[in-house]
Amino acid sequence: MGRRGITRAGGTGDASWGFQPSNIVVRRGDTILFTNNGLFEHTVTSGLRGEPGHGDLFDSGLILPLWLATMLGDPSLATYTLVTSALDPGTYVYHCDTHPWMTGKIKVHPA
Ligand SMILES: [Cu+2]
Repeated sequence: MGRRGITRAGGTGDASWGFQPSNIVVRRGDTILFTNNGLFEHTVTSGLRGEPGHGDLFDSGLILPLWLATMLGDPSLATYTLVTSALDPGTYVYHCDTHPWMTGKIKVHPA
């Protein structure tokens, strides 16, 4: 509990954009902090785009890039905190809703 994975959304060229690390292993109940270190807005959305039910388990909405959030005086606008306590043990894929080639996986172990 309380273990924290840091994932960055973003990159410098659109083909290289992605979540780093793209695979995360947590225990159920852990908190994952996503920070958008890229240039543009991104989301963290469960499932894959076009898949039925995508976004149902979690969906950050647009996360501002850190440079912009900082300029606006609220760096927390560049982060998304996912609490995994509602996720059953298993593997979950997620993507960015505006750049669906950005994908990642979260593996949840029992608490
Ligand atoms: Cu994106």
